[in-house]
Parts: sequence; structure tokens; C-alpha cells
Amino acid sequence: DHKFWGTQPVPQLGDEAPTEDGAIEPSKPREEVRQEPYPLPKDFQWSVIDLNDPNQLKEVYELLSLNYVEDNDATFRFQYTAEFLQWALQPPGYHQEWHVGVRVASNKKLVGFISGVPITLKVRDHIIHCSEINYLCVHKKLRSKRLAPVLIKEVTRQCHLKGIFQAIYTAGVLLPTPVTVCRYYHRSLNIPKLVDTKFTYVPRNQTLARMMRLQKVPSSPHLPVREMTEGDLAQVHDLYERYMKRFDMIPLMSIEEMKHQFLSGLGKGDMVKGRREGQVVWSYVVEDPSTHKITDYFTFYSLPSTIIDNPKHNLLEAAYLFYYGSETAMTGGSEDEVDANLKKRLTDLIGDALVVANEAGFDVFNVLTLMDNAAFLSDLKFGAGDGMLNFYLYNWRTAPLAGVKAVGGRA
Ligand code: YNC
Ligand code: MG
Repeated sequence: DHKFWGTQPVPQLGDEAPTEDGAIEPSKPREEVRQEPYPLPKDFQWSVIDLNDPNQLKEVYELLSLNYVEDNDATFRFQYTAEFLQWALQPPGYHQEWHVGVRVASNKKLVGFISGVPITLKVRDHIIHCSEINYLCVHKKLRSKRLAPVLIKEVTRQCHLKGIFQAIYTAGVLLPTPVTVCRYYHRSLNIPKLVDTKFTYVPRNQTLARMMRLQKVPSSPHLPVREMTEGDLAQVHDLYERYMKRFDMIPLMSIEEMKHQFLSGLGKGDMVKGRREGQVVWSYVVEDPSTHKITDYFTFYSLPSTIIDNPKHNLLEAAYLFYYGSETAMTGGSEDEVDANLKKRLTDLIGDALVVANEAGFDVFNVLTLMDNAAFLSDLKFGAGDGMLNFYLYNWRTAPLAGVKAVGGRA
């Protein structure tokens, strides 16, 4: 049983599917929201984190790089970079109060964190102003002391103070109650390194050389792709809005928000091994050579993982597919024709994302079973991972979403 989650406005495991979508508990006027922070165990204190202060940014980076999410057998641990955290946690309209830290009172060491950023979701027919909650982390030495529920209640209170009563979040663990669950799929790029680090292995009756040959990524793209620029924003935004109509749960972004998500975090440093230093997000468009119209786009982001206890390698460079869209989905024909054309087009388009990621030196390209990803997984030689990602909504009831055909934000 769930001593904490049993008290929260979320559908409980085993509840019947709702007949109508809506809030589980009503919103409150600001003056009815609890005005004092929740009490912490003695020896700890709350600390609003200012990510514009390089020292505080570094403290969050260090807490997460040593204590955040690991894979099932503790071989890899996400290593969000400082640039990534700024990109993810400071979108347009962010609230510093939603970057909640816990410190040891005596020495001020940061030992806990949780964050929210504003996001507008369309879930079926409803537009919901939400917070996207992420980076919940408690130092390894302080686990199982019920600090997580206090962090969650405090960030909830901070959201309520800004008039936000719904949230979206994802977790590998099963809690009450997912709206959908996705599986991770992986496309190997740097096979020798992935074998060395036990991310993948050479099957019996195969050789490393044959494996490398079979999974070689082409050296140039199929489609006329180029890096996206600010001048493309209006067209990409329009394509995003039309393409995303295919799915039941989607973020709605303004042009300004899209500029942040797709075109900030490009890195300011010099080019090193095919990428700008500090680059977080890669955004590419396909421009029709005759009409100069943007017909497709894709984006992916860089999220390395620490390789725990490996003598030869200490960082796994992983690219994660973010958003994409193609006019092919909106062209005429029967539903079956459109599906077949789209399958082919997405295989070319995401195949080109693999080319770009490979040239930029990534070791592996990861995707989830959402959006239209099922269309290209096998042709592009993705393999099923053992990681699952559950998607949750806080204080919102809706029937379960089909795994594919739902979208969250950054996982
Ligand atoms: C989790 N990931 O079930 P019950 S994902 C939510 N998300 O409660 P304690 C979680 N709840 O079951 P520990 C959770 N993991 O008794 C555990 N819980 O009702 C629940 N790991 O608390 C758990 N980051 O403090 C149980 O556990 C209660 O010391 C137990 O701390 C947990 O960011 C944690 O995986 C996760 O740092 C902090 O293990 C710790 O173990 C840790 O005794 C490594 O807590 C890093 C890690 C989680 C990544 C993520 C999304 C978080 C969403 C939080 C929920 C947001 C709700 C919406 C709020 C805004 C509302 C508005 C408006
Ligand atoms: Mg704890």
C-alpha cells in the first residue's frame, strides 16, 4: 500500500476507468493555499535554488550526477549537464520558486531536490495549465526516510501558490496510476564501446565485425536536411501543431517556447568532434529544394550517463529523440496509404537523425514507444531495452492513453 500516494489526488490502482475527464479535487484561491512551507525533519532546511548562480547550478549538477536515476543493475547513471539543467529548468515563464532544494542545516550541503516548469498540455479535448515535475532526488545516504513525500508536497504547494493544480511527471517506478507506459528502444552507434561497457553484447554465432557491418550508419543523410534556424520557427511551429493532432496527450508550445526548446542550448563553445561544446539540443529541418518549404523536422537532445565502475570508459554519450513531424501525415489518400507513406518517410527522416547523431559522436540513440515511433523501430535496427517509463498526471482523471500515440515532454 502507498502511505503517501494513497492521500494524493491521483487515480488509485484498481479504480474504474473514469467516464468523464476532469480534476480530481477543485482548485483553490491563493489565500486558501497553505502559506507556510511543510515542516522538514530537524537538521534540514528548505532552499529555493537560483540556477542563474553558477555555484547553485553546480550544486544541483553534483547532487544529481552522484544520486540520480540509475538503470536496473546500477551500471549507468544519468549525468545531466549544467547546460542541460538550465535548458530544461528555465523555459519561458519558469518560476524560481519551483526549483526546490533541501539542505543540511549545519553545513548547508544540498541533499534533496525537486523541480517544476510550466507546461500547457492538451489531453484529449482539454487544455490544462500544468507543471512538469522532474529531477526528484534525495542523497543516497538519506533514502527511505520519507523525505520524498515532503519534497513533493512542497513543490505542490509552490505550484498551488501560482494557481497551478495539475502536473505531469514520469518515473521508471510504478505508482498510482500511470496514464500510459512506454518502453525504451536503443539504436547502437558505437558498437565496440557499447560492448565494452556491457550496454550490449555480441550474440553467440556473431562476431563484433559482423555486428558492426550490419549496423553501420550511412555517412550522409537521405533527405535534404540542414540545421534549423530562427527563420524556420514559424513553419516548424505550424507543422508541429498539425502533426501533433495525431496524439491524445501533447504539449502546446508558443513560438517563443519552441524557440527555447529547439534553438536554445545549442552550445556556445567551439566545434569539437562534430559538435559544439555544451550543445544540448539538435534540431534539423528538411527543406524542399524547389519550393523552399519545410516539409519535415526532427530534434534530439544529448543526455550522457556515467558508466559506473568501468576501467576503460566513464561516459556513455546518448542522444534521445525529442520531437519530429512530417507533412506526409497530412497528405491525401486513404488512411492505409497515408500510414504506408508515413512509415517510409519517418524511416528516412529518423534514419537521418541517426546519421547526424553518429557524426556528432554519440554512442547510442534512444527512443520511447510513443508518437509514431513504432513505424521505424525495426527498419532502423532499434532493439528493445529493459527500461520502462510510466507517465502520470496529478489531479487529472482521464482514461488510459494508448502507449504509442501519447506524448509527454522530455522523459
Ligand atoms: C518517484 N520517482 O512510492 P508511498 S522521477 C514519485 N516519484 O510513497 P522516501 C516516489 N514518488 O508509496 P526515497 C518516487 N519514488 O509510500 C518513490 N516515491 O505512497 C514514493 N532516487 O519516500 C514512494 N528520482 O523518501 C513512497 O523514499 C515514498 O528516500 C517514499 O526517495 C525517493 O523526478 C527518491 O529515481 C526517488 O533520489 C527521491 O529514491 C530517491 O527512496 C532517489 O522514503 C534516485 O515516495 C533518483 C530517482 C526520481 C525520478 C521524477 C518525477 C517525480 C514526480 C514526483 C511526483 C510529482 C507529483 C506532482 C507534484 C506537483 C503537483 C501540482 C500542481
Ligand atoms: Mg528519504
